[in-house]
Amino acid sequence: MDPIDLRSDTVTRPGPAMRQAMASAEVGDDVYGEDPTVNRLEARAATLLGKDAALFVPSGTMANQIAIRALTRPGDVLLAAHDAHVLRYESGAAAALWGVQIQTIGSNGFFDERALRAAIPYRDVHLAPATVIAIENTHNVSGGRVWPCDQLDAVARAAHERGLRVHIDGARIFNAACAAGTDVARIARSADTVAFCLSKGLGAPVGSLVCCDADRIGELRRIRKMLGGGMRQAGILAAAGLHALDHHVERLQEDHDNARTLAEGLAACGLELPQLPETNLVLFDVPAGRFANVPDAATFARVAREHDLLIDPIDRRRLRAVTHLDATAERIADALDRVRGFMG
Ligand code: TLP
Repeated sequence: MDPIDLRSDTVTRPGPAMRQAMASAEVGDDVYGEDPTVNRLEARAATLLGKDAALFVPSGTMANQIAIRALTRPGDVLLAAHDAHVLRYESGAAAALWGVQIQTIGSNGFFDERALRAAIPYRDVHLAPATVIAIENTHNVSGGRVWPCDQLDAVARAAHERGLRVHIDGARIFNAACAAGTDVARIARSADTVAFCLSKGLGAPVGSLVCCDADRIGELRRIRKMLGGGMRQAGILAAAGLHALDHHVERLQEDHDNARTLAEGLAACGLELPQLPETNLVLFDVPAGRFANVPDAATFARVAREHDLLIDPIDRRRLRAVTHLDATAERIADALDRVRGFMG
């Protein structure tokens, strides 16, 4: 059977047109700022996000960490949701690299301005100062949920009033914009820095951008170099990113529609959905004691793999399936047939 990989939207492979764009990219040495394709991508990203400048980096993790370094000093507190990517899935980078402590806030990825005000430590010599908040949009662990723009703006305003900076981890910000019926600049409007990934729903093989104001970009560039993220003829990768922005943004609604179909199909098989998907991430739970052959999430993943269907568990009962460019409506229908086959 042909494998169907729904572990993440990071698994997409560049198709022939994207590879053609990469092969014919004009390149130069980007550490000297001389790669014309990287320069074009950075200018394009800055315009799209409504910021002055952007920096091309290898990964979303590096994008977030560069922003965190630029917005903090060692000993500072960063406020983020308890299951934020910057806290749970970046190998402890903020603490290990920058001496930044993360204090959690809100529940299920979201918080409002009241919770933010309450979480900011008062100024006292004993207390570490909170200097930045990170907002993840869409929020991964909650199942790709979207921050309402007004809530995001209100939280950012409250942060700025208290002298905190705002970073948006917008790894999937184009999915957020598509679901909210708005553009990414609207979402990014109140952020000091915003990171987004080309290598997820947009289908590029590598790359993320950090966007910011003109006075910050030099510092971001220096931190990228410090991390070893200065690449040379990176235009080959940037060309894939430009191709993705040209051809893979408009189609994101398809991924969201496929996620909805997948969620409904899984529910019809007796799996439990904490909510219907808003974007391209589908969370579902294996109910306790219902299926003798599939008692928990790990077993579901193992049995699915035996049927060439790849879906990762995220805890004992819960799994996450992700729709993407290479998971067409037909492949999602096929995935559901496979689940029906082994769930009986
Ligand atoms: N998320 C990956 C895994 O790391 C969990 C995935 O499969 O979803 N911010 C957010 C919100 C992310 O979801 C991710 C990747 C990143 C940052 C980091 O991007 P990369 O993988 O490019 O470092």
